[in-house]
Amino acid sequence: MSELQAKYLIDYKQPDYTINHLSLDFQLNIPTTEVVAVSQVERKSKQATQLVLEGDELELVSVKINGQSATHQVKDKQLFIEAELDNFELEIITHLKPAENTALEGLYMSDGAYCTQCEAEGFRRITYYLDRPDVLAKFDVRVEADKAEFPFLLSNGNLTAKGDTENGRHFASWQDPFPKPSYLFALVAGDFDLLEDNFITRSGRDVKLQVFVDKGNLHKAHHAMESLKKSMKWDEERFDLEYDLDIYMIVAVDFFNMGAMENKGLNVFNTKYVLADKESATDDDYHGIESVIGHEYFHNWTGNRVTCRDWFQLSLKEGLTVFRDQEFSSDVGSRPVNRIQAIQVIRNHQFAEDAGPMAHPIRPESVIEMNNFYTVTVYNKGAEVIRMMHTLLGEQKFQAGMKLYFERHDGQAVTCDDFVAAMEDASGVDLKQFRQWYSQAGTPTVAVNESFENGSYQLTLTQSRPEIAGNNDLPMHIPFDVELLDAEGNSITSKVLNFTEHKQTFTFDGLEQKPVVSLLQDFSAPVKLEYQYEDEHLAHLMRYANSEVARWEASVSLFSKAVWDNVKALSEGKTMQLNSIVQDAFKGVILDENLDEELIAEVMSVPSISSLVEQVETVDLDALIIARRFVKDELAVGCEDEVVARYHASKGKDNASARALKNECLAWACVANEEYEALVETQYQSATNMTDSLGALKVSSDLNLSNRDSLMTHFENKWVDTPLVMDKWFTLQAIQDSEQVIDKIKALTTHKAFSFNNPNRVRSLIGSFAVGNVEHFHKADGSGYQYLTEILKKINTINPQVAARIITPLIQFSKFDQGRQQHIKACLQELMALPDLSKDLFEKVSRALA
Ligand code: B3K
Ligand code: ZN
Repeated sequence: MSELQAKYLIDYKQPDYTINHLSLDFQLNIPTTEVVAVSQVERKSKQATQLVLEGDELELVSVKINGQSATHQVKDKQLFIEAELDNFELEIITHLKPAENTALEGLYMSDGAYCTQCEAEGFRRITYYLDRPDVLAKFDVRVEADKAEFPFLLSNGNLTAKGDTENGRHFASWQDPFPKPSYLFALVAGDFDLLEDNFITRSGRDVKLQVFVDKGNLHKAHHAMESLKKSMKWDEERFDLEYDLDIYMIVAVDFFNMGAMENKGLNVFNTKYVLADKESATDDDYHGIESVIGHEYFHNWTGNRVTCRDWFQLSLKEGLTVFRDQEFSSDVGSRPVNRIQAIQVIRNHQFAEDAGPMAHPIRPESVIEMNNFYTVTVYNKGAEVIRMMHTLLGEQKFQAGMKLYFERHDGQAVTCDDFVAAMEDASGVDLKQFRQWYSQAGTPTVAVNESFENGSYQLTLTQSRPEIAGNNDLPMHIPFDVELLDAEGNSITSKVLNFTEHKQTFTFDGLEQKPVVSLLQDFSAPVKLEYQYEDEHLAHLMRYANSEVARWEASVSLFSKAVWDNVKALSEGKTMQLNSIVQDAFKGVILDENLDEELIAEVMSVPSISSLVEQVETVDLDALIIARRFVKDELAVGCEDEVVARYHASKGKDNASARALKNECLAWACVANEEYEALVETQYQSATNMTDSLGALKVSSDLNLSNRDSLMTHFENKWVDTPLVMDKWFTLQAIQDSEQVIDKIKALTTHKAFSFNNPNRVRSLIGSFAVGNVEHFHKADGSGYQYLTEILKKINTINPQVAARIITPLIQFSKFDQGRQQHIKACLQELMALPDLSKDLFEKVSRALA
């Protein structure tokens, strides 16, 4: 089978053999590392004669069964071994080249340290193995390396022995008592600073906590440690789940393809989600660290103790764990703000994925490269699906479902259906129709019609879904949260409607006047809403809706409507205008002393271009950019005095909410009037934390104020040796509104702080340009697309996973005009013609061209 061929969920078969125990012995050396893997194999299917193992980029040295050389053959990344035995010991010796591994999958070097990344299918780059999540083995690992260069030798589980060997080398042995799939294996060897602490679990177990960071960064590890302890406590309290080993280690590395990895007892993290101090990290960074530390920790139960049967079930662990980390952030921080941010991820990114060539259900049915399916659909829409079950069952029954899930499946590799069945059985709530959420791709639309007569208010909901291969035409079970308000803003009623038919009418009787309705409150289902709002209606909700999320929602709708009204005006050759209702509604929120400052900041951040694009079928991008800017500018000018007053009021306060509001106010003020550049300068120069200095710098850079160059240079000189901070600077450069931006980015790729081999650098400079600089990336002449294509050709061979991530904005083109689509297709064809196109890019490009 060619590796470019898709694999299908319906073809799942249990493995013929399984491995119950694996001993790994690593002789870490550059250029060649030797791995001796000894498996205890059990034949499950008595007719099987051949054991087939996966392997990639390996040099095979020897294969033995029960100590005797075994008959074997390597073909197309698979090792076929004659094995007509029920139980046997298999020894495989392989050689690897960690220093040449720029794909950062399997065993590789990050800044002088050895580390691993095995999910999804990276373990096969270490040894030939049954590299699939339904094969669970107990691992014993021995690691040997030079002692001076690599004083710390780490792997999963508990340390059982260590000592010196010959020639200045030493070893460590680790044993993980919990059977696990190969994707959870980890090894790290290097020299680090170590922060230690402990956590006493509810049952009294004393767990040693360790955070390993690059030398000189110890002072930046404290927030990560605090976040870990908070997560451990929260999981005991809210989910009744306790940690199960005596040690929990986190290692922060510079070179990492994603955020972090939940390897059993030994998490490996991108430095971005560990290192923080007030001078170098923003409030958002602090929040991101807390949430990712939580996420990886929560995987210990949802992912590790109960894992996935096959990779199509990825959302089993990811959707659920994202839901859990969102709940954690909401319980320890602001629930409405966290909810708003989660909704934004769906609207800004997931809807676009659902509307593009990579659309897939949260449980995909066919996959070429698994790494391409660690998506906002599987993760974030997956979390919304879990959240809907939580809404339908309520917290108590949901927790009963979790309990039953662990009772039934602890130590197993299971499916999404198993999870839903546990929820159903524990709660008595019928989820048969609800299961559709796992198999249907694309974003459903709910059209809303209303009528009011004789005190009776009727809401008629109609649902539909895009026609995507694999979708059926049965209705979905949509929990639809509504609130009715009276003219004075009092709540009349609020409830979750069970919307289960194609078209369904819900009646509310006994009303005195026509109510003002707040629809899909708290984004109770990941759907698009079709409803003709009036400006007055939205202004009413912005002011009175009971939930803060609903007030924010109304501001999004009101702003969006103003933008589309002006796009229409442009197309009709009319002058653009902004209704005073809109102006007053925003002013009202900005002045509201009772609203959380961070919430006001969220309202002021107004919908992005990408979320606006997702509201329509086709878009005149140039008109959209102009209209959005017009509305934003008009609002800023109209609210100048209020914004400046709030800026000064928040200035003295030392908390994240106040800083968020302050920075929004600064941006609005400078849009209204450049004379506030002096405020930018003062804030930058007197800042004592990164949120303030970056906030000021961003305003200066985004608006191209006259102090832009001097501040950018100052920032660069100050932080040139701090890579994570330079990422922020690279991003500001990449999203600047300048005709020369591409030339500037090209020049920056030779900056001493930049490297094509480091995913964080590539994402901050190239990724941000493609995602965040809509105006210049989508230039009608195609120059932005062409530049990204040049970069993709380069990264395709260095790191296919990173290349396949940053191509995203280039394949989501269906809503654009013919001219742009043609430029994009030409670029995609160029990529398709590459002789060494990785399967990661192949899958995305071929789907986009299909
Ligand atoms: N499970 C990992 C992601 C692995 C991605 C592989 N390409 C991190 C997480 O979701 O927690
Ligand atoms: Zn995860």
